[in-house]
Amino acid sequence: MDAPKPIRNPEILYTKLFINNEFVESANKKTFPVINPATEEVICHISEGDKIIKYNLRPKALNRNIDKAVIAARNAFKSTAPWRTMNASERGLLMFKLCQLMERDLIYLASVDTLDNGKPFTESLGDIQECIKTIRYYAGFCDKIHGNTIPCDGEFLCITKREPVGVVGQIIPWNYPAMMVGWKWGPALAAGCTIVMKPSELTPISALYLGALAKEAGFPPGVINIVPGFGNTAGAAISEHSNIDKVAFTGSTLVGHKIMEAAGKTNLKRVTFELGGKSPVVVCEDYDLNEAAEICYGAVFNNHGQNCCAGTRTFVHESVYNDFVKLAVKLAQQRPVGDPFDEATLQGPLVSKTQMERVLGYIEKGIKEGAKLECGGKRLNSKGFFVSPTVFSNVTDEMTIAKEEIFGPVQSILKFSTLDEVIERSNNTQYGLASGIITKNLNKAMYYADRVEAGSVWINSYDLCLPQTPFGGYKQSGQGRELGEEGLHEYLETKTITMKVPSKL
Ligand code: TXE
Repeated sequence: MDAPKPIRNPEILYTKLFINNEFVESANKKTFPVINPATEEVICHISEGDKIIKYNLRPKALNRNIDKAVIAARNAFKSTAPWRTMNASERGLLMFKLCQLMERDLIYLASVDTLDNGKPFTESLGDIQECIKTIRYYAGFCDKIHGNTIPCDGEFLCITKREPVGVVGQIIPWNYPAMMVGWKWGPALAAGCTIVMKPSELTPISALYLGALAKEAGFPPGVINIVPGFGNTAGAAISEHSNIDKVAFTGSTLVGHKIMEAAGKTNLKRVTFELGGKSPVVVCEDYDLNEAAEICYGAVFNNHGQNCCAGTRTFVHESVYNDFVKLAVKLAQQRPVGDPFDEATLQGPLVSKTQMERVLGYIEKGIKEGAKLECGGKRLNSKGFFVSPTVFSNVTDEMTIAKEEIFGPVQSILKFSTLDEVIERSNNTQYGLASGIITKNLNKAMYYADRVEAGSVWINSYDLCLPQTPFGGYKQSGQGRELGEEGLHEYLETKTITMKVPSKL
């Protein structure tokens, strides 16, 4: 079968805030432009959920847009509201219906993700399919969320119920625009929560379209609300809001700190975070080197390196180091960079000028601090935010490129001698999201897996995030888990009901 063809100029149908199943203007009528990172042209203008200062009424900053969305979500969460009184299995049916509609509009959704994010269309297709799979996985859970009957002391019967946390704020980044919606909506809807989502200001288009599909699927008004806007205004308003019960955030560790602080200063809302990483991939000398180089290449360059799990510290055993570097350079040099709508392209532009400049800045630092630039390292084209696939060898642990998250197509190759040494060096970071080891020796693989401080360990593979398996970070890479049954539990409270009984058996 021929590969599906993208829509190069998809019509942008929804540009306003989605509140109570309606598209509405922002309270202050402000909009912001969304840029195509491949051409630097404006795609459309999106209504901005901004913070409004009303000096004469109250000296405090109000956020009418977020407030409006929170009120809608709160009303939809009332115990008498349709969302709360419908059968759990019906919630699941609505989610299945949403998935069907996403399948119907797969090409459109993938096209808009490519348009504002710059990722190759084939990758966007994969993202939408992942999003569908995740929502389907959670749809099946709706009527299987069980509590327990507990044999407690005394003449009592004790049962537990799992209840939705309530109104959840969900703040997502730009690197997987639609897929992040699936990761966030799936467990929240299955649990029975209502949602106020803020997509990234760089990539809000697919999320708004998904709002329209949710309405078409039949979700009651207020269950899903989407307020695009900037982080320090709309995002901050969500994290500070006292009528939001939980915030789920994916983004930088820096912003994770701010959200935690805002939650602490306001209503102690629950928080779950999926933050940055500096993930190690260890190549042992016993493995086929070509295959190992391919795995490491995918680990770092997929999604242009704009991936929280990116395997950005490639640790290679000293006995095969030089040969490995040659293979890595060859792969990077062959990587087709260009128009993300072109079928042959594996790497499009980075998402924004800021991101491109950040990545080029790291490359400069790498050179200055003494790493050997083997290939790439430059901006490509004068239009669009393209950066050539870059490989550094002779990288050492104290260099900035080995310590900080670059979030771009930059591979740093480091040398190691023993497994215990590489375990210590793998763990010598504030992050702990992902890791990998490539070896034929299962004992070695498990020795490493048991000792590495990371939420995911991939053996002879990399970056398999599946709807069924929990995902999240140790240390400053996160808080809580997404995906799998654990991801669902993050949206549930446990209620203990204890009843006096006349006698107990
Ligand atoms: O992230 P931000 P940026 C990392 C990566 C990247 C760096 C900066 O290293 O180079 O972060 O990217 C919202 N209160 N990751 O600046 O700012 C923002 O509007 C509440 C890792 O784009 O964290 C957007 O919706 N929200 C990562 C979201 O947070 C705020 C994915 C992410 O933006 C806010 C993206 C605030 N004060 C970047 N400030 C991953 N873990 O996958 C911003 N936001």
